[in-house]
Amino acid sequence: MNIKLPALSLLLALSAPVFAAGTATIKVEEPWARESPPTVTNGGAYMTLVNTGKEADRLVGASGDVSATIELHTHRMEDGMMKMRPIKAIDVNPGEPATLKPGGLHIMLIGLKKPLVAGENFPLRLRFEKAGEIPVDVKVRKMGSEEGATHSPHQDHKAR
Ligand SMILES: [Cu+2]
Repeated sequence: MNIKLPALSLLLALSAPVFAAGTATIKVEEPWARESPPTVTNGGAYMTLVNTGKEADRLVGASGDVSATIELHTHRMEDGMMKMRPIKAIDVNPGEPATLKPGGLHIMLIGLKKPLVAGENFPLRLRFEKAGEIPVDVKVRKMGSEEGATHSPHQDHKAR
């Protein structure tokens, strides 16, 4: 007992600031994914990331049980074709919301463990460089309910 108590309070002292400091400065708006046909084993998760703090932050990864692998992707024009490419991080600067959407930045779900069904939700944990881990509930939407056919010629990042 005498030994355990100080050890426990030290642990709490170490872990508490991590939770207190981070989560308030990043707001995750409308996380969603498109329903997946049974034969499709990959999916994408989309959302808007808003930095309500004063410091720049970055989304550096995501994890969850929905698929075997989860990566951050962007679309780039290469040889006249739009191709998906893994990226290390997505910048989320104050006053510059990062929009993840079809045809642009997205969280790639590779090797879905089961089809994504419209109306259902699944949890994802987003990992930010400064804000730490933020859990989100991703809503699965019907195919075509979103601007799925929109082809955006814009670059992913605005010039600063
Ligand atoms: Cu992708």
